[in-house]
Amino acid sequence: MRAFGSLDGGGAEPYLSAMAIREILTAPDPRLREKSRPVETVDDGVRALMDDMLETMYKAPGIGLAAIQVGVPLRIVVMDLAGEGEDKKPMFFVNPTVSDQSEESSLYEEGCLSVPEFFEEVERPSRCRVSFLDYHGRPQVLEAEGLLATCIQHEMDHLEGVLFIDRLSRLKRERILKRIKKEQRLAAE
Ligand code: GNR
Ligand code: NI
Repeated sequence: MRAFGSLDGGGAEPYLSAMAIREILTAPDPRLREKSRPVETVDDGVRALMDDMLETMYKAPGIGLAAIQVGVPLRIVVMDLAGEGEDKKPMFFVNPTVSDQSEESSLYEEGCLSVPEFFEEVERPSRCRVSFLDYHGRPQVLEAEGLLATCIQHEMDHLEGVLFIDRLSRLKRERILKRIKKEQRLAAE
């Protein structure tokens, strides 16, 4: 879905066909460990990347995606927390920063498209404030709680090269990585 486009039907075609589902990197790909750098200008190139990220996330399916998960080390996150059957509610975060994290924390069972098929409880601050640029490059501030707070903090970790498994015990993390590597060996045969 394009968030903007030509109004005449014929003219919209090339735009739609230009959208791309990108490959999602999976652990232990070293690119997932890179620290992403800030976006300088929210221009059409950045918006095209965000559109691709959104499509890639919907197809997966997932509720969030950081640019580094498609191999682009820029501080960009897309999210959509709408449930199945609900109207889509795409959110775009460029150069997000998190502040005022609550003392109170919550446990949430997290998954990650870059750590497919594993779900584990992670403890994070229950609430936080997120400052970012939106799809149009305009500054925004959001008070987040619940799943939104969990998801944005999970995505902020990606921008620093951190995966949710890094927040588990070493035993759990290594067990998951071992299973993923085994899965990848089998898939390569
Ligand atoms: O699709 C996703 N679900 C999810 C569930 C709980 C906490 C975080 C997430 S994000 C994840 C998609 C993803 O990997 N984003 O980086
Ligand atoms: Ni993730």
